[in-house]
This record gives sequence, structure tokens and C-alpha cells, in this order.
Amino acid sequence: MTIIFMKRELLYLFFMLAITACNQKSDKKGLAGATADSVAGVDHSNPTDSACCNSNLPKRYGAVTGIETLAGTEKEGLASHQGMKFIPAGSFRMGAADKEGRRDEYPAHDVKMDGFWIDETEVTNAQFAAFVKATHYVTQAEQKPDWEEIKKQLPPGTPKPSEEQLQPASLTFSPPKGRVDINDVSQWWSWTAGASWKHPQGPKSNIKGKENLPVTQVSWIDATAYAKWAGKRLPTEAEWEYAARGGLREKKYPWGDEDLASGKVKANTWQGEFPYSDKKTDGYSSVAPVKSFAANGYGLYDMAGNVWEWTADWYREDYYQGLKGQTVNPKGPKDSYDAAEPGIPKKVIRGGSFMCHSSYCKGYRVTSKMKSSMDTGLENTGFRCVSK
Ligand SMILES: [Ca+2]
Repeated sequence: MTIIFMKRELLYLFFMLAITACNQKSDKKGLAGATADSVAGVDHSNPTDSACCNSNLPKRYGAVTGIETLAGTEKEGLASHQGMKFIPAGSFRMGAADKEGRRDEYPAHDVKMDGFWIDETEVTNAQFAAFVKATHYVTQAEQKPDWEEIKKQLPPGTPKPSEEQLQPASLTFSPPKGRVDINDVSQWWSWTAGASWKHPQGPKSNIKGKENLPVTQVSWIDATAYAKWAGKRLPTEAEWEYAARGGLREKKYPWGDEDLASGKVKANTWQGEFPYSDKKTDGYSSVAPVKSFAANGYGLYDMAGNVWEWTADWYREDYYQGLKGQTVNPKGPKDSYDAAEPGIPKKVIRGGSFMCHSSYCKGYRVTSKMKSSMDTGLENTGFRCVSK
């Protein structure tokens, strides 16, 4: 891999790493190759579901430093159940019952669950601020990247970037002005110095007056640290899907089978043409306050759209295919494997975000999943917790 340093806003080394896999898929063009000429022939009449939020979200750099501090310290069960709903024990068919899913959603299979409590909303900025105030926790995006860890994932001899380039940063969404190659996520994701949960769109943004919005720009490691502090934990993928279904069986969405665009507005997603024209007919062009849309049958909000939500489970595309008979309280595969980036362990995220569009990705389908490295924070990703 050739490291190319580009100055497109503050698009630095890590973002180049993040988009490598995508570019390998799309004829090995680097960012420099994504010129106007190269995208002029894009056929938008046949978009793929890999285009926006399903298969090629950018990532930080996949290093897992800091995770050791989370081991053996879970204090689950000490949580307040305020703001949570109890999901009764039962069984359900996990995975896609229709033909709209991707390979990792099949086969649908029987799962038996114990009861558990789950946050009725995504964790908000106010809640995360209380955690930071109490613990002085510093999120991944606020930390100076550790070159010693990064270089382990690069070819030997890769030169060290300048100190200027090794600054705290995170991935922000920057809508392009017009149509772009939808297989090139660098067209709308930027590695932005100073972006963090307190500055989700970059250093000039802030969360004042947005206390009731879901926290974003938090990594899996950050989310797990919050959960531990709250006496909770991240949901397993099975818990998340069981809760998201709201008691309905084999339906496409948390509200049933009615198409997203029909009837009442149901979730915060993307209307118009992704990624440059959001008509925001749902009322929001970015993250929406929690409880802006109707709850599902279990009283849970935003189980579709708004922000992707971290789960506890590792990602493997073939996980469901290896299951035999009914599983009980499954905790996902023992390890992670993403064929697009085999060397990067990834966790499952669920629910879709404000960037999901019916023509492209349908991440808000109740069985749809994405994956991301544990150190990645994104402007469209947050989490909620569960407890006993
Ligand atoms: Ca929206």
C-alpha cells in the first residue's frame, strides 16, 4: 500500500487507511483518483446497498489499545432502571425473513432469550457528559493517535507522519455539492482534527442545546466504558434485534412491514439522493433528539434510524450459517472476520442512521447490520445499554 498524504480539509493518514479497502474494491483508485472524470460515468439508476452505510463505513485504524482496561470490571446489575424498559423472556426468529437482506442476515433462525432491561433511547449527550464529569474519561477521538500501534498495521518501513498529522481527530460527514462516486466514501467522510463527541461536526461545532441528542463520535471502547460506569453493558446483537422487533414476529421494521415512506414519518433517515441532497421530509437533516418519533411495541425509540448503535458482538458474515437448532441467549461468534479487511477485528452495529436511504442501504431494517473497528467514532454512530 502506498501512503498518500492529501490535504482535502484535514484528511489525514488514518482516513487514508480507512478508505483503502473501499478503494481496493472500486478499481484500486486512491483518493487522488476520484476525480470528476472518474465519477462522471457513475450509474445512479442502479445503486448498490454497499454505497452509503452498509458495507464501507470508514474506520479509524483498527488498533485495540485500551481494551485491556475493560476486562473483568463489569458491574452489571447495579444500574438504575430509570429510562429503561424491561424486555420479557421469549423466543423469536432472528435474521431476515424476506429477500431484502445481505448475506450476513441469513439464515433466519430460532433464538430463545431471557428477559433484560434496555435503555429506551440512545445514550444522549447529557448522559455521556455526566459520565465524563464523574470519571474524567477521555474518548478515543480526543486522544493523540499512537504511532507505535498504527505502524503495526502498515507495511514495514512506512515513514512516520508528521506530528501535525498525528492529532486527535474523528470522522465527520461532509455532504458533497453534487453527485459523486457512491463507492468512494471519501467523498462524504472526512478525517477532521478536533472532531469528538463534544464537537461532532468538527471543532467549530458543539453540543450546546443538544443535550437530548444521541451522543456520537464514540468508539466501541468509549461506549463500553460508559456502560461499565453506568452498571450496564452493551447489548448482544440478539438482545438488540429481539428488543427492536418490539414483540412483532418476522417483520421488516420495528413498526411492522409498512414501507418507511408510507404513512406517518417513522424514523430519522435520508430522503432525496444520497449523499448530496437530503430533503429532510422527516424533519431532520442530521441527528434528531431522542424520542422524536414513535416508540416500538416495547416502548423503545429510534431502533431504526437516527444513529447506528454499537453491540457487544464480534462481526462475521457467516455467523448465522454456522448455527444449529435453537440458540439460547447467543453472544455472537468467538472472533471477528470481515473479508474486506481481514486484519481488523470489528464489532456489529445495528439500526441504521440519519444517513440511510431506501434506495441504497436500508440500514433501518430490523435485521440489517454493519460493522466497525472498536476504536472508530463516527458522526452517525452511538449506542444504548442493557442491564439485568
Ligand atoms: Ca433525516
